[in-house]
Amino acid sequence: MLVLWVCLVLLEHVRTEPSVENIHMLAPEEHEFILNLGHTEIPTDCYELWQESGGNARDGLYLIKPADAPIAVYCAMHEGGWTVVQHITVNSSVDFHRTWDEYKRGFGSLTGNHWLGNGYLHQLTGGLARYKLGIKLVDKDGVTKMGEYDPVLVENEDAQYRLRLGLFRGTAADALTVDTENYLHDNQRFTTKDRDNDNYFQNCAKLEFQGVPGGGWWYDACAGANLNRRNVIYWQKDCNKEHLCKYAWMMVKPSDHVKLVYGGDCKKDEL
Ligand SMILES: [Ca+2]
Repeated sequence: MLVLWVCLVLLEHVRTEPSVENIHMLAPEEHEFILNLGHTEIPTDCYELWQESGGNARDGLYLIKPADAPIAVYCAMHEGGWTVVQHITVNSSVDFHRTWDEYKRGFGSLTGNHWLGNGYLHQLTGGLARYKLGIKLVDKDGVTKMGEYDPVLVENEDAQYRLRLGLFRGTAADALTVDTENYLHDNQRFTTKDRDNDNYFQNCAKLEFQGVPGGGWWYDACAGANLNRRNVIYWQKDCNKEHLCKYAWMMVKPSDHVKLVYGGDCKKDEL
């Protein structure tokens, strides 16, 4: 009986673990909380699940498949099926001062503070569907501000995960495409402590504020916004060292607009 039980447990692990590429972002006891575990069809993103549920799906962990391999993500379903790609709590115990490879594959806990991974950000936003980026900020008094960039594209690793953003709307400041702090984040490549792609003579990811480095980000020379510095969530006038924010989220979902793709193979018939 014990042998059978051990076999079943092993079988369960074989069935679920190797197939989920970012399983390192879940504690073993959290695996069973993946809400669509065992389903044969794995959706592209949280929005697809939200739509299929008629808008009734609950917040939580789900498997999605933005490219070839399934990954686990946290879905913010109550807010319309967003796929969460970053979450930070001020003074988070999760260290955001990580290497290029860690930012590529993701780190932290999907049910808490985390970075989903630049590779997955590219998979989600770089396909045929047009995506938008959502920003949610909550200050120390519980006041929430929101923002959206439509469209969003995170380019591939060869392009150093360069960020491409469209028009902004929302109640938060536009801290990524407007250079009111003399720093512009749109069109910048990603920088980590071990890969300096920024426009400053030193590495912006290593610059410390009260002993805490900036962490990976799409730095200019350096930042008008940075959601990956653990001790101060920074978003221009909305979140900074004078006006502390407690939480931030970055999320993606398909845009209401169609993606315009340049068709290099299309030939116009001569008339
Ligand atoms: Ca530099």
